[in-house]
Amino acid sequence: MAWRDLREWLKLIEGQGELKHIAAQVDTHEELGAITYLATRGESAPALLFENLADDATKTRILTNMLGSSKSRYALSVGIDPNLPTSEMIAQSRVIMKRSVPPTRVAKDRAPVNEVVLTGDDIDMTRFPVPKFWPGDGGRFIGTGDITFTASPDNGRINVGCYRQMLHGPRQIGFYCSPGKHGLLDREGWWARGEECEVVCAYGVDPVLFMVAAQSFGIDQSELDVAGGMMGRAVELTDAECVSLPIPANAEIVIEGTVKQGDVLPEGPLGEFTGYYGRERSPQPVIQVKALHYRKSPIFTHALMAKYPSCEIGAYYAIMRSARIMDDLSAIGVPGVVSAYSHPAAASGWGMVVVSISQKYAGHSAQVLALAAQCPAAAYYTKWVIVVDDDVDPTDLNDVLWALSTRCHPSEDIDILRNTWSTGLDPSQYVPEDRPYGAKVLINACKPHRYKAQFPKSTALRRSTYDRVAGRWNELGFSGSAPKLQAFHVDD
Ligand SMILES: Cc1cc2nc3c(=O)[nH]c(=O)nc-3n(C[C@H](O)[C@H](O)[C@H](O)COP(=O)(O)O)c2cc1C
Ligand SMILES: [Mn+2]
Repeated sequence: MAWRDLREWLKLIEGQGELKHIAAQVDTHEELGAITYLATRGESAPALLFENLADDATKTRILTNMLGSSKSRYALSVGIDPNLPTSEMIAQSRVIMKRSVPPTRVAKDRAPVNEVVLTGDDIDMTRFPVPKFWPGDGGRFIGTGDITFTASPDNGRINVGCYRQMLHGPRQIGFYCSPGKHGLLDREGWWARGEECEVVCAYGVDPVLFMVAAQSFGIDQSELDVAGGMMGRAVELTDAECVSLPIPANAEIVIEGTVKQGDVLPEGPLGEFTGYYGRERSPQPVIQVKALHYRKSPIFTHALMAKYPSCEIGAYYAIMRSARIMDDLSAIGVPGVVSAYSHPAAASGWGMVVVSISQKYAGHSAQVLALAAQCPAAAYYTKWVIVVDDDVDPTDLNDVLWALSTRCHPSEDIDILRNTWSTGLDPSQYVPEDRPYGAKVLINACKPHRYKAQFPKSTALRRSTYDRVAGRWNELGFSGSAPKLQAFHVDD
């Protein structure tokens, strides 16, 4: 991998024309959020580095749209070919996400994040410029593009999650976790033993650590091992000052803290990935900050939460989630699964999953629907679970809409699962108290298995004609090569 930390990664993407420096002075109060939103209404928007923040004595810089909806920045970050089609990126992601490389420890004095180390009363997080993104946000959020470490009280596994964190005061930071998330399960595990939960949070991180923090892996799997595998080199950690967890050695800014049961403050709302202020202000646990580490003139990574394509949970998230869903289905052992995709426009890939299969037996499509709906990688939030035949590409919404409109007979092909795993952030469930309980529609958009043989043939080109036309493509006056096709005419 050609980069070792966020600063080197920024040089890499700058070389590809994918970084925009913003030298003009910008206010972190709504203006930074507004600029990020307006600059990211297209899928190929560059990452934005804000270098001149109003009222800032710390020389902080802020990076937004680090990955966003850019497939190429995802590919560059993990060393795959940025020109691959999405389905190939998913296939390659499955391979690199399985290459586990455990983290390594470096000496404290070799860790760039230890350029400045403060403890106790010397810490004042309010000195940093911290964004309020949307007009209705309940405060300034220091943690959006963050990674948060917690340890399992049972086996010491270090979890890395991305959880939103509102700044309450000089040494107090909110810590909102959704039910079922590993950070919350770890936290409650420590509390059940009568102990405080230690946390380490980094607010300026490299893109791979951020990506794995945002993704669901197994409860006993450390995202640090996955990040190492994706990068092909161990994540470098170093010892902390006050907690027993390690800290990421190459991060831009890290805090160490503890969270005590019952220590809560009103938190939120935040304009979220759904495009709504999804959750009312409510009491949430507070991190008491014990130590602060940062590089001089640190680069904070901040994630704008918004409607696609302006959301930081974008292309990389959809690709990795789709790869995880494929892995889950393959681990269960269901045959015939060809491809899967969670399009990021469906609430950051959380809203919809499309799976394509080669139908092999009666009930096969219904089985895949049920398994895809509840497998660990897809169960959270997902409302629309769609199964299609293997001549339909799940990453191509035009294809998926065609299958829905021509192979799905709603009175036969739709089922609903109720009281499923969801989130307080889904605005469609009203009253808000009901929100963690979701529902899922299972849509069979495959040709009906019973009548597969009789089902009308779709219009497809004869292979020999395709080959002839493709061979004459330039002679016919078209440039490049003829589009590739997935299916061809079959004679009766
Ligand atoms: C920018 C961003 C903000 C997020 N905010 C939260 C949050 O506030 N609470 C939460 O539970 N999950 C949040 N998530 C989703 C979690 O990071 C994701 O579900 C991840 O799988 C959690 O890690 P875990 O599976 O180890 O619990 C956020 C994700 C991103 C990318
Ligand atoms: Mn986890």
